[in-house]
Amino acid sequence: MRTQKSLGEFIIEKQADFPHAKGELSALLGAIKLASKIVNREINKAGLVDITGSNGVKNIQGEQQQKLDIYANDIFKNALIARGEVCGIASEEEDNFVFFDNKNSRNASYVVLMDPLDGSSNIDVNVSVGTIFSIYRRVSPNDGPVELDDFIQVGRKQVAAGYVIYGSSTMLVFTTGNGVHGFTYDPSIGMFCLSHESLKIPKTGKIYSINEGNYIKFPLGVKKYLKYCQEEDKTTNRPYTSRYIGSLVADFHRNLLKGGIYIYPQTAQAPSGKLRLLYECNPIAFLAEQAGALATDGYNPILDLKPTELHQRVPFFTGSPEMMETAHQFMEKYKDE
Ligand code: P6P
Repeated sequence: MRTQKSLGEFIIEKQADFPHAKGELSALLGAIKLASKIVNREINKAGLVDITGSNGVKNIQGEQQQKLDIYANDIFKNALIARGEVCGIASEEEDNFVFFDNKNSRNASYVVLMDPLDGSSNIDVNVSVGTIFSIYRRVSPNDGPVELDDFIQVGRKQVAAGYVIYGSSTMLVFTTGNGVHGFTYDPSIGMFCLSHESLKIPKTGKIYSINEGNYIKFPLGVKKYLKYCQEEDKTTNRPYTSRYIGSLVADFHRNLLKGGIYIYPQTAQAPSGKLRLLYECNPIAFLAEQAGALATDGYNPILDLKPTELHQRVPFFTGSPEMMETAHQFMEKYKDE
């Protein structure tokens, strides 16, 4: 009989491996677990209740907010406030950062940045979506309000990051800087159980993941790399296979398990690409590097980029190191064309 190991038991067992996972971080991950169970429940019945579709409001990104986007944002925000370990959050669904100015939270040591429901436009068509979160220690004094500097920290300063993927099963995948570990939700006991300990991405793969509908707008280096992926060459296992779900968490999770590369590049119209640095690319990049993958803007590691604003976008390349190396060669070769 396989014994189920919960996230809480795993952290206690590996206490020495989690330099930041004193009580507060464990409690913080507990809040994320609780919120993801609630969001999971709503997603699983989305087709039956009036909670899909848009709410008629656009977020600061100018994107149509989905009802579940807002629902998920509020569930995670309230779960984090209730635990008292977090003094503030930044979210794709909040125009500005939010200070938890109550006696329970205002002096707490951590801030959380999140995309509460990434890929939410897929919900109506029953395609996997995800929650992405990134955790930092605050840099402002604990006896004052949170400040922008607490949130625009360089990615290497993250103390933890992870995602929840609401797919054929619901999984929580996280790192605190000591490997990447996956926990699968067992609804029969209401627990996330260890299912993928110490995940490592295959060094290479056969899957490339990009929205080829934007092909004519891609930089020449990306176009040349896509041609390379599609050429016949048995020695390098090409042509590769194109897989694009349109949900970063799902595309990244598949590549993490099978090997592959995901690219959301810049275009002439969107010179910084589409994905947000702080609450999409930095957390995924932390996980990627911890799992032996690479994550760059096409040239430089994402985790070394110094953020300047909450919702800034950045071109995003992430995946198996050998595939990333080849993509970088094309990006460098055609950098100025
Ligand atoms: P496009 C979802 O909106 C998202 O932020 C990522 O999850 C996903 O990979 C990408 O955007 C999809 O964007 O332009 O290809 O629809």
